[in-house]
Amino acid sequence: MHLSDSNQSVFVAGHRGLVGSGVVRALRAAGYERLILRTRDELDLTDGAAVRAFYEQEKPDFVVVAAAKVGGILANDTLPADFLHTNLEIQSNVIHGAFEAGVKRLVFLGSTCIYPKLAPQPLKEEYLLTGPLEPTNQWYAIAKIAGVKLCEALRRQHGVDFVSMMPTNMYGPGDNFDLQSSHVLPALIRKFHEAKSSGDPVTLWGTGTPKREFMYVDDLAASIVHVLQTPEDALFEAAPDGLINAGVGHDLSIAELAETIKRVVGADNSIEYDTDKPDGTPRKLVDVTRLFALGWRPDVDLEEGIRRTYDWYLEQLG
Ligand code: GFB
Repeated sequence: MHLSDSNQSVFVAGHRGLVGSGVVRALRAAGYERLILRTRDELDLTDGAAVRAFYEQEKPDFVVVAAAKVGGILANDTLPADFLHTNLEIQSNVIHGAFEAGVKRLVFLGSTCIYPKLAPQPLKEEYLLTGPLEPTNQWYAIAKIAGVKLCEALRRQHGVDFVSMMPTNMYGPGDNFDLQSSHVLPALIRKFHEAKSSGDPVTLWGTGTPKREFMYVDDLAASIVHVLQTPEDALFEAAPDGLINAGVGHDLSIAELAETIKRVVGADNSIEYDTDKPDGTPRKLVDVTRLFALGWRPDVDLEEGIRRTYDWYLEQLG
């Protein structure tokens, strides 16, 4: 069943994170006020008994699983057990609990890193599990694949309306700017901003040649709400296996991204490459045919999105 009535309730798991906070903004903007939100202190999603008790009490109509342990290439590569274990725990509690509670539709957020490292581009949903994963994020990817498959298994065995969306690399206000654990886009905003005053060269990780697709958080959030609102027939006609990529349809190299960020930040520094750091997967542009077939289109182009994210970063600095 799809989200249609503002009296229906939606549990956004992970509502304080980058994506979850965007989903809350998008739901409120669309007139949905019955949002069920829990901070980590109020509900530990790795605690199965607590999650079950929460579902028994709240009985949400819809669920968005935006809660996850996430990070950039280095965090993924250096904390493999945390990325695998924490994500398996969170998603099995939240997804299975939703099934037991009779949730009408659940949207689980996977990631494009679940596709094989060398899959043809653009990545179609059907390429899942057709080849080896990128080693730096295989732990996170395995957890996310398990979540996608749990939704598929529940749908197959019990006929529930649980689907998965695979967002490409996303960014926006509220992002993590810690240089060790962040993704590339916020890291480069910070590096260029700090280099503006020092005049030092900016050091990028890897070779600058990998290509990435970037989606502004409010665009991703709008696409998630769009999927929640899509009637069942249309949803499963576009995505018979319940998998839907979320992206903007084009990508650029890390070197090109750096030039764009440098321009937005107004920096003039030279760029160096630390090739001891990993490049990760060479490219992961998603095929957005399914999402676009549902009538959704992105709204915020990369330069505008970077500008908004930089403005937010400056506000945080005070
Ligand atoms: O965004 P990022 O950390 O994640 O890195 P992935 C993307 C590319 O940017 C890599 C390069 O080729 C990095 O080497 N890069 C250059 C930098 N300079 C920097 C920098 O200062 N910081 C960072 N972080 N990267 C993650 C996965 O992969 O993406 C996750 O590990 C998840 O599982 C997430 O899928 C969306 O795109 O390589």
